[in-house]
Amino acid sequence: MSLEAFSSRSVCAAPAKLLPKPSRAVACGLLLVLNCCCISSVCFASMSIARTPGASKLARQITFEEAWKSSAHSRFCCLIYATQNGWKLPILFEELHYPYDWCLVDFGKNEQKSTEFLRINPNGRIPALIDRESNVAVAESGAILEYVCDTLKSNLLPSKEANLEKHLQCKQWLYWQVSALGPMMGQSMYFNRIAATKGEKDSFSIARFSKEAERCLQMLDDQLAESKGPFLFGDEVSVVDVACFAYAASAYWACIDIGSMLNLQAWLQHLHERPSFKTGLTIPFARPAFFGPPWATEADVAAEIGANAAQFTIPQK
Ligand SMILES: N[C@@H](CCC(=O)N[C@@H](CS)C(=O)NCC(=O)O)C(=O)O
Repeated sequence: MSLEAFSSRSVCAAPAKLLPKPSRAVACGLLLVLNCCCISSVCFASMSIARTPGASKLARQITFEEAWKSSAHSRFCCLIYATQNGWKLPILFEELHYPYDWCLVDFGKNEQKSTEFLRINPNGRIPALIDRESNVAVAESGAILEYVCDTLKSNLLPSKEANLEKHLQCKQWLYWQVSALGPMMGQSMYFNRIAATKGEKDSFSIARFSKEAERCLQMLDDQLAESKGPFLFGDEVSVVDVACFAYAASAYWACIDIGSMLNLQAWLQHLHERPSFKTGLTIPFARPAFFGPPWATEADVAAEIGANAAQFTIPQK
């Protein structure tokens, strides 16, 4: 299914500017292609809602032109938009207490389909990361999280040598997030929030994707029951908490009832309050409507529903 087909914007409308030529782009796009279903349903900018980056001591906004330029602030530059996949990077760097630059890949201008961005990620989707010190770029959120943890030798994803069992556990769940939780939540959001809002209520698709998304959320709830929390693997936060959080937190937007998933609810509450996750969710800007009450007001939700759906056309058969 082509996501571009859902966008009311023509691919050609993408501005032909922006990123300086990457000297090398590490293409990881195909392996995790399933996650492309993370739907742009939740991804496009609303022109009518205030979009202001949150306050972070570690984050610095830069322009596309500066993305490859070395900087004393950080070796890394995140190319992101305010979506479940985009937020993974700020949350990661906030959790690592590691300074990072970021620049907005503006979906409102279709910049994710610009020639310059496609050179970094031929899949035309955020996030992507530039590591100026090693002169490489990498796309696909799972590959990015792995790369940063590995490069900074972070315990969020222990190396094979340090802890083989935990290493494999993290990898297994990370790949599950990008191939199952993300796409199922994305499709559920698309059919519930975009297609239905536009008068195309497709009960068959809604039932299929809502059920699958619910099953994935139940897996997280079960895992938390087994680990006894407060994190997915017990006492220590991991890269999997980082990867899963924004998607699971969007159960409201995906219209999945998690009322009976008490472990999941406790974990979400805990991470919503954890400073690194809380701050990460505001870079490049916050979209509280995805998380529903008590994190969003009715006005937030009403504004996001209209604005988000307005960015899409329904594909014609
Ligand atoms: N498998 C990719 C999925 C990336 C993805 O789908 N990104 C969405 C935002 S959440 C996107 O860039 N959508 C823009 C578009 O489809 O044009 C990953 O994990 O990074």
